[in-house]
Amino acid sequence: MRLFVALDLPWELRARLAGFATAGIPGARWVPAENYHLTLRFIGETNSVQAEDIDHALAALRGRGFPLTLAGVGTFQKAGRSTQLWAGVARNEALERLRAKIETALQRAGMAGERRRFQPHVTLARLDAAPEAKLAGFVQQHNLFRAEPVAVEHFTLFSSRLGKEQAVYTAEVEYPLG
Ligand code: 2AM
Repeated sequence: MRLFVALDLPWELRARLAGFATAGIPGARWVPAENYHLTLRFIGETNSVQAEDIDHALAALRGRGFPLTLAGVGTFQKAGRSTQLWAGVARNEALERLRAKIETALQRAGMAGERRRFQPHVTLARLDAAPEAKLAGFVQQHNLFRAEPVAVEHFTLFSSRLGKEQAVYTAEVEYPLG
């Protein structure tokens, strides 16, 4: 199973994000609203024993709920090309703390440490040779985006199947935050 830990988002917020997908950017593959999420930790392929260890470790984690505000938009680049368009997250120490707790729990469950810096984001589109000028215009136009805060009351272990057009994400387990 290909697993990752993420926050799902309430429908009001998904609807707000889906509004971005109308912008005309050639080469953008917009993520469907049901797939929006904020990844806390990508795990990757696991066998059933590992998946069970991960579930136990995450279930033992104690964390508190917190408000989350999405703010700003931006792009990720690879080799000088934009690969992803995303909505960002307003500075959030509680989110960082939760991410750190999840990291510790997963390492206790035997996973290797995550080396990549945590850059919280919700991917809006994957980009295939999208014109950089159009992207820059989009980012400039929407940079002041700031959503209403939402209450984070759980985090979720998702499985991912790579579909033809879009990945199919399934919420396997929800872990409540107190
Ligand atoms: P992304 O949205 O920035 O691409 C499921 O694939 C989730 O895990 C996605 O949100 C993806 O982030 C994230 N992820 C992080 N590292 C990944 C990796 N090495 N391979 C695939 N997805 C990864």
